[in-house]
Amino acid sequence: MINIQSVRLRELHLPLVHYFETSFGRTVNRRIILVTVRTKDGVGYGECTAGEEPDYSSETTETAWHVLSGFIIPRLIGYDLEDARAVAPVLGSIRGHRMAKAALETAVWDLEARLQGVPLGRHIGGVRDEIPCGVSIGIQASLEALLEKVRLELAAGYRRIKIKIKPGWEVEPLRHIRIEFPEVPLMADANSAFRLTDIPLLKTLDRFKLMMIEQPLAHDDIVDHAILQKEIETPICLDESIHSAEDARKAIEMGSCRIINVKLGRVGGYREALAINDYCGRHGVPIWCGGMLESGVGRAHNIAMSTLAAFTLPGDISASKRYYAEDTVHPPVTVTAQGTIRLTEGPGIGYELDWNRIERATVRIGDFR
Ligand code: OSB
Ligand code: MG
Repeated sequence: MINIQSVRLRELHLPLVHYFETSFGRTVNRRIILVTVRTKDGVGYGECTAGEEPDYSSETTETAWHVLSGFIIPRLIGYDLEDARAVAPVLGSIRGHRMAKAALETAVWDLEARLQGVPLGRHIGGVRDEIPCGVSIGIQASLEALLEKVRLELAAGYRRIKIKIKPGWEVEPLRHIRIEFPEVPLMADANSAFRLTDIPLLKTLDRFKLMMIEQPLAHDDIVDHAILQKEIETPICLDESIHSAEDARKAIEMGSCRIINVKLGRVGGYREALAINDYCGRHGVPIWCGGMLESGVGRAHNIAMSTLAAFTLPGDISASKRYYAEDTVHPPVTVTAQGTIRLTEGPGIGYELDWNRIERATVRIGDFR
């Protein structure tokens, strides 16, 4: 039985080492909510992956703070939960706000794993002790700058390259990468920047033999993606469109995608991620862990999730230092020369929180009991 006695929210301001640019804009500084849940015997940590602006998703740091403090936390404090799996159903009647829910839900899973003294990856049924890593490279100021980034990341050992694309920044960047690196596992993420009328253009990308193209069409679409998938050879991977195992089932049944990107925040936490892992495992659909420029706690949760059986493709999980000069965990997350992250043996998320760093980054605290 888990009975949450108190929750602390902290808003952290963390500058990114480099700005990160997607088809909808640039992120320079992250506003991250760190969640601490306490019972009488234990503690657990979660991170909210909502962005600063409602562009990738409708949630923001501010909406998540509002929904966590006004609705999610009051519903859970003092409530007898059978186990961590029981958190999601208690929050079920709150519509949407999955990133806010996941911040709390993942903290309770961490707490449960710590109480049992086991690494979180093992606690959720993970089967790997080392996970393959890829990098997501934002839109660059020039082709030469992009190529330089690709060279650096491949030299560091990363297993696949993903580049962000948008109209006007797609054929040339991919063509140049393919000239220099004909065989490298390569993919492109459009973050919804194209439309069905772009089918002729998207067809021309087939010649680059991409592993997949991620979310080319509207953020809430699975119908047009099915039309597009019939026209192109490159597998479509859905990100923004998938919020649940039911969404995954519908997209696969309709032929809207052949691969799914799973983000703990976007799907509302581990319970839903586990359901997607089960469905995709049973149907032979490869999945992988997406990233949201997380700091250490969120990154550690992504590592744990990536140990699940259906997560067979490299995730957008890279070393702390690609994003933050000083991360919120210590030691920071590092990647081996083979482009993998080895799971740690510690209980729960398996990384210590760097409280000195966290204190300095904190701009507001909310305490609930
Ligand atoms: O679409 O996968 C995405 C970052 C912010 C918002 C959306 C996305 C991304 C990334 C970065 O691609 C992944 C990372 O954290 O490395
Ligand atoms: Mg994406």
